[in-house]
Amino acid sequence: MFIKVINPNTSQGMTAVIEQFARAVAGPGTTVRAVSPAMGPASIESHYDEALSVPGILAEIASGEQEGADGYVIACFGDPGLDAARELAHGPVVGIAEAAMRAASYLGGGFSVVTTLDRTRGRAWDLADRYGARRFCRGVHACGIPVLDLESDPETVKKLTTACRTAVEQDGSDAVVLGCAGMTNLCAEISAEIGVPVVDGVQAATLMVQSLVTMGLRTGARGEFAAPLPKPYTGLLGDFGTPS
Ligand code: 2AL
Repeated sequence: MFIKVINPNTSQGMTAVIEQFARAVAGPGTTVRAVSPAMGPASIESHYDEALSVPGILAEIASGEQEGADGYVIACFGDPGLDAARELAHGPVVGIAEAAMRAASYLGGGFSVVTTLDRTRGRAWDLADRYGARRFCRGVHACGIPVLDLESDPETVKKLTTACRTAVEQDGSDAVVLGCAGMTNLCAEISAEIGVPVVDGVQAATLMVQSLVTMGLRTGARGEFAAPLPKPYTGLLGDFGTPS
């Protein structure tokens, strides 16, 4: 089985870490490759960044179909382009917010999300609604670290651990969901430190794709998620259409 993990931002260092942690949980018969799109934002922490990350993601899905990918992970916590990716891919596509929120719902009565910047909290709430996880999501907190500083800020572990501990105490929650793919390498350490389960969406989504593929399950393509209708696209998006 071949799972293509798409880090929608163009930070290659983050993509390498994501690949390492996705591979660490994949089964022996599973090949995992993580990529960043050739075009897109360096990091995704606004609706603007998220919208402009989608063409690059869809280009990676299209090339993944040529490469024989059996399924895909969208490794950004806003789950950008998820529905569109499902229309293009023959196999399952899972977003890390979706996988992490669903996994956390198994772990107790409620979870807290800890994301990067305050401005990304709204999107996390929207996704909790969308995935039917609002009933479990007791709070969405920000650690105040921009995405690209997660790797370089020497205080990252300390700040993120403090934010996770505060979130659990304030919300009375049983688990924490990490709100950025760039936090995947810190999950085990934070969980050990605060003593509650901490869910990393990169690993949760990788295993969910592996499970769905193993069960022979894929996106239903009869209606809403059928392949997009052929039509021309113009300008910078010319390559995304079908010439008439
Ligand atoms: C993210 C993420 O997972 N990748 C990225 O570039 N931004 N999420 C976030 N909450 O900032």
